[in-house]
Amino acid sequence: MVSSMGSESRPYLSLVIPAYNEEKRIASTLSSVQSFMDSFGQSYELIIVDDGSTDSTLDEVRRMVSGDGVVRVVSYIPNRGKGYAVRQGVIASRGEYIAFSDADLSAPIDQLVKLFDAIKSGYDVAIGSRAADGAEIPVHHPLYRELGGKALNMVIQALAVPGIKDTQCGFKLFRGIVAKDIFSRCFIDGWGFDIEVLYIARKLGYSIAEVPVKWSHAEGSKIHPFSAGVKVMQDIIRIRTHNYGPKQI
Ligand SMILES: Nc1nc2c(ncn2[C@@H]2O[C@H](COP(=O)(O)OP(=O)(O)OP(=O)(O)O)[C@@H](O)[C@H]2O)c(=O)[nH]1
Ligand SMILES: [Mg+2]
Repeated sequence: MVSSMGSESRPYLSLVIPAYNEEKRIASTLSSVQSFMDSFGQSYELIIVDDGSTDSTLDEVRRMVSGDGVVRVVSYIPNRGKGYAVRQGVIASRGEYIAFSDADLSAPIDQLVKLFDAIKSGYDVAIGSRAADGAEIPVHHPLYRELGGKALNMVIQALAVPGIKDTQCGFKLFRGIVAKDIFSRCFIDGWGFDIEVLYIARKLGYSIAEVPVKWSHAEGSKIHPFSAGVKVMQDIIRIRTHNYGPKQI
């Protein structure tokens, strides 16, 4: 069976799913992801990172953890933020390619094929985008969030990563060694981590494809847009004043 993987071998894909208080959807997310991966026909591991959840997320995930190493969980207390969670997942990953996806599957998991197309055409990093030409958004964010997101992107482009129209989409794929090289240098724990990852990728000369994807707003968002926006601005200052060191590979 292609989808199974002994703990000693290296999977083709590691998929990291950060989860903070996701008890309502994590089980159905995992089964959607597993059925997609089984049809994808490559070996894989799913790494769910329980980011100090205070609900029953961890119990839900533990029920799905498999002895063969295909479904794994990383869990810690207290809650640290999405950036910290994704970083722990990438550190635990062993895949030739490493991806991460939000637990709400706002970008349906089959969109991974589009990210792989970009990587196969030679890019080091492929990021899902809601703003690139060709993106399909069946269910939009509420208008105030969409406008706030566009304004924030103008600042992000001006101060950190010019030319990237959607840094924040929670759906990104990397060549494995590139993910390891980038994430080992990261220190931003909150929502600004996507900007940090792309900023480091640029600094080290890795190529980034912004890939239009299908994406739908999911109910149950836990973001407070105003305070998250202010925090992201502070993160940009921390990113721009940090020395991330030279390229190693
Ligand atoms: N809110 C929140 N999410 C976290 C945290 N740590 C990990 N996550 C995960 O990060 C992902 C994104 O969080 P969401 O709350 O879904 O973000 P969102 O408000 O839906 O953002 P959009 O997708 O842009 O609408 C989910 O998989 C969360 O479970 C955290 O500390 N806070
Ligand atoms: Mg979401």
